[in-house]
Amino acid sequence: MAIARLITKAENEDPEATIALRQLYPKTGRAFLVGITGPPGSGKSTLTDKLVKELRKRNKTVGVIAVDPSSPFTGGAILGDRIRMSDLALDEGVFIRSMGTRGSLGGLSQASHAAIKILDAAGFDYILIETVGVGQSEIDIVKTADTTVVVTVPGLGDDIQAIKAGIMEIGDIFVVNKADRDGADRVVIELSQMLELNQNMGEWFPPILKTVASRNEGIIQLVEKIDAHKDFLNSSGELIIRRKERISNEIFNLILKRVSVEIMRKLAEDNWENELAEILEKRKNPYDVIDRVIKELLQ
Ligand SMILES: Nc1nc2c(ncn2[C@@H]2O[C@H](COP(=O)(O)OP(=O)(O)O)[C@@H](O)[C@H]2O)c(=O)[nH]1
Ligand SMILES: [Mg+2]
Repeated sequence: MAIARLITKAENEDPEATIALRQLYPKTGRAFLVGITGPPGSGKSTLTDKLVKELRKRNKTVGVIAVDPSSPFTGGAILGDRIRMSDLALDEGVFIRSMGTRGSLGGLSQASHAAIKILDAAGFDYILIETVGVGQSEIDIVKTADTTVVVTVPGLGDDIQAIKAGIMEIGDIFVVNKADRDGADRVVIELSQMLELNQNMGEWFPPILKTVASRNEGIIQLVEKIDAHKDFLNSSGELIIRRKERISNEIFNLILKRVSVEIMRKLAEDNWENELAEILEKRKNPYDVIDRVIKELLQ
């Protein structure tokens, strides 16, 4: 209840959430963050549900954040997630939260970051973050994970090109779900060809797994690969590098947001409406105004 309430406060940008996060921050960093991304309908929620169950068998506690801003429009995907995961609802070692019904995308990613920290501080061993891998904002959210699982399915056709462009680089593990359908092996081959072309490959070569999430097939192997990647991140020092980059980005974005709010406030207080009129009448130009505003701010 406390976790749920605090996440809601973070979603509503309630100042109490910031006060709590300040206190919780020293307790974060123990959870392992797994991002699960891929096109709508590829089986991410089903896979997440099965992953949670497998991790629970291993006595690990799990927090789940399902970020799907498209859900309110596609009609009921969030509800679907809730129903599918409802048998986990009574388990004390599991916390599931869907996000994406309110706020702008910027606000959503900020609230998701807060929710991740809250679950981390609450002591969950693993935090699974399910996002639709389409928009930049969702990619930003999933980038905050320690391990990113990119889910695809047979029969997407040209969509595999979209995956290549957008989220190929961020995948640490690739899953071809719905392997009960025709064409799964071809997708595996295509993915491995794309991965071989990737020049920026480090010491970790992303494995490609076939799963049938709806029948719980391939889930143990997936958990094993996640743990193998976790071990790799720890032993190579990559975990610290990733987390440093993540917190750096997060701080930068929060500063930008705060500063832009301050700028809007300042402009509103200043003679802004008159100044805009003068710009429209060509008595002033935008560039001088920009220079002046920045100069004033930096003072
Ligand atoms: N045939 C088949 N269907 C699956 C599999 N995994 C999930 N599904 C179904 O695909 C649909 C979409 O799954 P869902 O987990 O909601 O996808 P999400 O939008 O990526 O979260 C549901 O009807 C699932 O039951 C699978 O491995 N094989
Ligand atoms: Mg889903």
